[in-house]
Amino acid sequence: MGLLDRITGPRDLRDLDEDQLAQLAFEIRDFLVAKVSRTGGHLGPNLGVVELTMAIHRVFDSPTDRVVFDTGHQAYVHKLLTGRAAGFDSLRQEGGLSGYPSRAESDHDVVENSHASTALSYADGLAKAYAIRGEDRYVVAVVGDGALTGGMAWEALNNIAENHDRKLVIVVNDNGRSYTPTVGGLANHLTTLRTNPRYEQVLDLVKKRLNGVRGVGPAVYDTLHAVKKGMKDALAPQGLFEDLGLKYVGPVDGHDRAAVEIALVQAQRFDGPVIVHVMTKKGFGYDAAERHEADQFHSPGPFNVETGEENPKGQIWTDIFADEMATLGGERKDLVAITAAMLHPVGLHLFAARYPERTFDVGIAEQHATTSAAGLAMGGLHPVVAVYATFLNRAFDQVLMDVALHRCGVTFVLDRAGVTGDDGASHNGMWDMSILQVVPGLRIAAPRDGARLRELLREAVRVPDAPTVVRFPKGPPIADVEAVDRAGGCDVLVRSGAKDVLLVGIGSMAAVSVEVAGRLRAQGIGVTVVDPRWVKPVDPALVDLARDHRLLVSVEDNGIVGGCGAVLLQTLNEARVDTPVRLKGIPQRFLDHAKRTKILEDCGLTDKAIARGIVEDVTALDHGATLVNVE
Ligand SMILES: Cc1ncc(C[n+]2csc(CCOP(=O)(O)OP(=O)(O)O)c2C)c(N)n1
Repeated sequence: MGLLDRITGPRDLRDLDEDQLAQLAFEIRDFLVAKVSRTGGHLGPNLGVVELTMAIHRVFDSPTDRVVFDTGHQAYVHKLLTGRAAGFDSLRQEGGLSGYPSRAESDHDVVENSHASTALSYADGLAKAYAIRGEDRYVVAVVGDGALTGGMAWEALNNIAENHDRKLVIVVNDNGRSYTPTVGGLANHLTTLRTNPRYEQVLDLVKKRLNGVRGVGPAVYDTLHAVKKGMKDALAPQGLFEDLGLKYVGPVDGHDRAAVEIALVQAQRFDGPVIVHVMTKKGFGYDAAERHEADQFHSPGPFNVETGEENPKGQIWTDIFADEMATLGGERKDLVAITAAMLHPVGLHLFAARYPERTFDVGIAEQHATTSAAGLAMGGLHPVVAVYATFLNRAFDQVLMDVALHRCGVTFVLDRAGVTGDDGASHNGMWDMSILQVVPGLRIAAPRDGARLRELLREAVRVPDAPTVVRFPKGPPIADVEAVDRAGGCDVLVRSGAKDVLLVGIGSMAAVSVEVAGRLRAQGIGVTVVDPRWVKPVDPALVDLARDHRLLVSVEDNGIVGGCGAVLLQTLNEARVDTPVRLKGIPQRFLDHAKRTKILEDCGLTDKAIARGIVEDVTALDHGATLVNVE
């Protein structure tokens, strides 16, 4: 039985001696590599915070003290130290452990929103609440240098610095990387110290001297820290924080657990907001991760532990976008690309390799990305902002007021739209086609397959005077589905028998709709399947088609409220078309993590479930029933 098996909660850590703590850190890394190699998940970030998380849980008393992890992808070690090791076989699986903190799992988890740069705001609020309620509790926020590039983090710091009596400790986990190296002035500032040779030399010297002393204990670590502090003052990298009015401790070697503990105890003693600057290495302790150029195993799929090789994924939607975008870059010198710290995940790396001067990584800053894109458009370029669909939510006002109001030609490419699954509620991209419906002038394209992705991207970047959106899901695209006809701007995919049912299949749901058509045909029901391609604005051809059919069914992998189906229904009402309409989409609730296919099944978004409902409706119509639009 290993030490890890004996950890049922943070308090168990306090009884361990130095050797045991070192052994535990070793076991945790071994455990994480073994488990994540089977399920996939956030490995690099967690390998980097093993000692840091142990130190936090030894110094602070969670859950009385609250530990808030920014983004939450680095909370696996925290899960292990709060008694959840047994759940790791089912990490990110349906009914199993969440890949992020989860309040349903543990009292030790506070925040489960995996959108970055929020921890300091949550911590600010918690600390204010405890102060007002007279509760003596610390709030510890753990924030990466990547998350610190998000504007919200600075809005929070601005407030936090104002109140000197709040028990708030901000641990900056500085590994120099988001996925790729963190960019920007702040990142450069943090790097100044990390890479300063004077600092390294003095630190080595001090360490050597101290190692020569018998019985090195906390007092000596204090000395070490004092020396660091003196030297640090000389180099003045902490000025930024201290000028804001925040106390600053560090920088500390985040893999030296004892040193981190001393820094945290010091921070605790201030009884006011303090920054503890901890330097770690992403992927630390697993060679394959440390050497991994692209992202140090930020979030690999299942992989081989010995070789570090990921299981082959096959082509995904992102690859097609990456390829077409790089090609377009050669044809259009005015095309520029913007990523919010996710160059590879959103597929801008090929474009960036060919046109680095036209590629901008703005940090985890979707709002700024959007308004900066407006500026680029005003300056005569056509920006393509590539983000995961769920993260565009951040920038809604910027899309509305900064881009659309100014009629800027900006193309937003939304990857991971629809159900993403494994990463849980906050990663599903099920909101975009609802929130963007309200933006005047904005056009949304939902390609059904790879060929349409290329085609619609090209159409989108040709729009010079309005925002355009191209959204596509996670995973591999289906084989291309060729149209049999065109109606307005819509592709007709199936036209069979009488005009009983008009199926409007949106994006990846077009292929599902073709399957549905096969089932309906087998039942003698006539069916037309159309893919609108551009789902906003509503194509007038859809209104005409709807008028000609007995039943209209729209299918989309977006929230049902305010989505494409809802807007289509509204449009038909306005046009006085009384064809009954059935809306198929994602129920408007937060979805637990599970495989994408399983979630779609649970939402009734399979050919079988959709066909069953339609057969019932058509049968009712055949018997003279009047269908009411209730969904
Ligand atoms: C608003 C938002 N945009 C993008 C992401 C995707 N994302 C997840 S982790 C991450 C990098 C985080 O870097 P950092 O905070 O330094 O943590 P590290 O992984 O380096 O420990 C990004 C960009 C996100 N979670 N939230």
